[in-house]
Parts: sequence; C-alpha cells; structure tokens
Amino acid sequence: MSVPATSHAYGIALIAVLVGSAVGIAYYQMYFIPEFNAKPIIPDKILHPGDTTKISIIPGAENPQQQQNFVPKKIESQLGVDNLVIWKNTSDSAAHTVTPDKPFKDLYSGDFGSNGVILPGKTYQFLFTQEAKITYHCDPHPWMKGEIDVVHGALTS
Ligand SMILES: [Cu+2]
Repeated sequence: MSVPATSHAYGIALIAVLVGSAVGIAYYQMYFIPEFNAKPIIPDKILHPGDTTKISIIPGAENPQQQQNFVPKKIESQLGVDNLVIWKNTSDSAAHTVTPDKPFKDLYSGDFGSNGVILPGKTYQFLFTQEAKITYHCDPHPWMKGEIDVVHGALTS
C-alpha cells in the first residue's frame, strides 16, 4: 500500500513548523524574557574590580596554640574596588579550607566556600557582588576563624 505523495509533503511541512516553533520559543526564552537569565545584572566595575583583597593562611595555622592563622583575621572588601577575595595557603605542609559558619550564596557567584581543601601553595578565590558579612573557619582546624565584610565602596554607594 502506497501513501500519496501529498501526505508526505504535509508530514514534512508539519515537522518543519514544529521544529521552527521550538527553536523560536527557545530563542525567545533565552533572549527576550529577562527572568530566564538566572544571573542578575552586575555593574562592570563589580565584575572586574581593579584590585583584590588578599588573605594569607600562614604556616603553623593548623597549630591551635598559634594565634594567627587567617591573616588578616578580619577584613573589609569594597564592591567595585577589591571585591575579588583571594585566600592563599602559604603553608608548606598543611591543607586548609575556607568554610562559612553558615551558608552564604552570592546571587552572581553562587555558594561561598572552598570546595574541599586548599593545598599548600594553592589559592581559593571568590567574587563578591553584593554586601555581605561573613564569618568563616577552617573545617579540619575549627579554631582557625576569619571574618569578611563586603561593603559598598565609594564607586558603588
Ligand atoms: Cu586549617
């Protein structure tokens, strides 16, 4: 039994319309519905600050008798100035973490905190794009504690 040629033509036309619609809807969702873009619009100077905030995790930090571990222990970071924060493990033997005392999620950068340990010589960095006051610690060495306050700088206030 043979199918009339016109039936094939209708079938192909129907598929073409369906595929075309799907592509059109996907394109519309991607580019014309703002809510579809999960990430908020962040000013360029916050996405690309001119400076960084640096915190050293110093040798001996794993020793509970040592006072200093995250250096500086408390620091302020200004949005649009130095809101890219970099922790460097300057120890030559101990691995550490940067773990928030309670979970913090930046709307742009996502969850804050090192995934696993920061090995000796390695860094962990996080781009803060909104105000935050965060206390954090090291998971294997909970006596290691730090605080970072992310505030609006002169450029973004
Ligand atoms: Cu540690």
